[in-house]
Amino acid sequence: MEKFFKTIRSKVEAGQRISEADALALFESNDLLAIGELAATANRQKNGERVFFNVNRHINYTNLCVNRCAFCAFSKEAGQSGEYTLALQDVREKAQQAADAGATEIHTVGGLHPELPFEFYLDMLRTIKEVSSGLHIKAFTAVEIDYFAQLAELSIPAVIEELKQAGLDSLPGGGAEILGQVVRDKICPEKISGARWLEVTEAVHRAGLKSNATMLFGHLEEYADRVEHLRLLRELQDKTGGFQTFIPLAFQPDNTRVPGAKGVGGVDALKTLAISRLYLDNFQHIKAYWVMLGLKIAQTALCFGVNDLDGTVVEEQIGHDAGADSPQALNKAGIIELIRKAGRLPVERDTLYNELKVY
Ligand code: V47
Ligand code: SF4
Repeated sequence: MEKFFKTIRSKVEAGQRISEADALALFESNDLLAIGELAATANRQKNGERVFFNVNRHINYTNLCVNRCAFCAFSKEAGQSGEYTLALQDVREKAQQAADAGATEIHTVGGLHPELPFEFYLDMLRTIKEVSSGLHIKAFTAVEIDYFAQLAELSIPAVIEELKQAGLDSLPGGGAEILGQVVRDKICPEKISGARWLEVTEAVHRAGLKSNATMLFGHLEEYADRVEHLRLLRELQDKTGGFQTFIPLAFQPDNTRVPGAKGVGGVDALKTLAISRLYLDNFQHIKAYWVMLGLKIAQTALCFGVNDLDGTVVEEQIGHDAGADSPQALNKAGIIELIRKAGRLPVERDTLYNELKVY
């Protein structure tokens, strides 16, 4: 075993932080099994044998978007074939189907629509709560929050307050991509800066709402960009404690416009999940999102430090438009079996990680 790895192992076993240099050395190492075993140890210290899942439904309310990020196959321009915007009645029906199917969470995000007024988003939240006040609404990324603030000519705290009043319960982790600006300018030049994403997220946490954080990897970024991204998230988490889970999203290249994108193999996916577990010591959960990883890598990730599997998604669009070959949905029995067959204990949770049922 190489010397640097022994140093990292002793830090992890003593519950100490690993440094950016340690994380970079791990990314550059090919000793996947050693990294995975250490991440599994770190996870066991935090979460034992439990693996969380939740029953949710995604509602992507529109694919029209003024940003048109190069990595995004989901968004469309006005007038382009395949563009859509859901009416409130469609949202109501989808929320009702979700509630009938036992979902506890609605995950709703969309493109930055060129015309909808801020009131539409408030009505959408109210509509979902009318279907069932018990449905947790995890909605809107920091990118959408910033857009609404411009649209409504309100401050970020005022926008968050209005959304909260209308039913917003927490935020998903999208829009983070790679926070470092050099890469960000290449893959999503129109999107809010990495610094702004962090600023809006800090305001969300200060308003008492939890959120998640993602990282889109496997395009133009270097390992150093991933490490910088993790550092910025760990620093914000030290300040606010508002993040619940970290979700590395494996880049899906079909129908996208990122020349030279590297793509994500199984080794890279597992290594990235494991290093995230090791570096983000102040995040309780690391989530494998099977839609982007595929079911088999997502299941294997449970041996590499992951303790959360998302989700029983119905009708996912963002990853599938970009060529993800995972199924459209997985039912509860399927996800429980996946976790059990990895030798772990399936636990259904709500969005805020309260345990609902141990299987
Ligand atoms: O921000 C877009 C990503 C995100 C592609 O918080 C792509 O629980 C891969 O954030 N290949 C939205 N990824 C999805 C998201 C998410 C998903 C699941 C759970 C949670 C959570 C959040 O999807 C975007 C972007 O980073 N994305 N295009 C693509 N071609
Ligand atoms: Fe729009 Fe989001 Fe797609 Fe970027 S990733 S083009 S902001 S929908």
